[in-house]
Amino acid sequence: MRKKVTVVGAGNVGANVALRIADKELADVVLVDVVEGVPQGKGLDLLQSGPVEGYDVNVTGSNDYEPTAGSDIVVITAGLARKPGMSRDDLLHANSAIVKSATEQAVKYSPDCILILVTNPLDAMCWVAQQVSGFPRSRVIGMAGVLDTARYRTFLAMELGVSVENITALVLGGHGDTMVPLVRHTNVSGIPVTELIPEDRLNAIVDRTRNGGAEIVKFLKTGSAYYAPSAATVEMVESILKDKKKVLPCAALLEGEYGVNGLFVGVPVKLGASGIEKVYEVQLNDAEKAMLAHSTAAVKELVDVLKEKMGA
Ligand code: TXD
Repeated sequence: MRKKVTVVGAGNVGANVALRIADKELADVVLVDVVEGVPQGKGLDLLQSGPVEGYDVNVTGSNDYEPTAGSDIVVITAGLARKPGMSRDDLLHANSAIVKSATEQAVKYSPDCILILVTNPLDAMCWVAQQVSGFPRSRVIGMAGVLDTARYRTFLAMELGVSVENITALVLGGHGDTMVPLVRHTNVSGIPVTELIPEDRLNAIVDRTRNGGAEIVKFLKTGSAYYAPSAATVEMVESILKDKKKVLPCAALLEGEYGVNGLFVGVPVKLGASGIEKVYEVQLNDAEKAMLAHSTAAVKELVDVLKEKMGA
């Protein structure tokens, strides 16, 4: 039987996640959105690409969750973008309400699914989904690190004029400008990148990576990136559905690793059929530890705002 993936939010990221899953013939896809007609229309349009592209998966759209029943994976991209006059906390509350209701509905119909969160603020939304679902940490995973690392690898490959495939790198921490690209753990086919790129250029690349999302928003003006984010999400989906056991940087619920308990932070994990099958604890030096602590504090700040609201 074919695998089944639900994508909640049929916007820019969601529709492209559906497209990439279909293109790779990974699973049947159900798109869910609150806007009437949009998931149905995009679903049918994607289905009709099948004869040309040569895929036989089914793609459908819906405004409710019944057709999502029995999904192996539910990807949540539903959310609002920040509008003028909206504070960061306003967005936090608006998107946490959306993620809460999406998670409740999705797990009602797919109690054994693996949840992949995409909605921002990412690490806080993972926390909401985990609280609402009560799932073990193996089944609630946030997408951010694969994207951040892809941006970092792109810039390094551009700098060196080499294949992006030869760059191996790791970005830790929360998704945002406090992320921690680990220069010491970055290499080009085994050659430490610090031997190939001078420190000032490396620092500039790390900075550009930290602002990678904002750089694209500045160009697009009316939205944020979606091609690379959807590619990153589908790399995670594929590793799970094919039980590839790729080691990828993802937001995971830490249970003592890196000295953190009860927060989602980007760390390297093994992704296989059961979801997160292992969390890797990388040895960090003092400077890296300080950057990660700073990043974790930023995630904690948002989660504390949510906890306060829930307690009120
Ligand atoms: O690295 C990452 N994690 C990210 C995160 C990379 C890129 C985008 N990132 C975040 O994903 C972004 O900040 C947003 O929070 C989400 C979705 O981004 P996208 O670019 O796809 O936004 P769109 O195009 O506005 O799509 C959002 C859709 C839109 O169709 C809404 O109608 C729908 O979400 N929506 C809902 N769907 C279902 N259920 C509810 N309640 C709902 N509310 C809105």
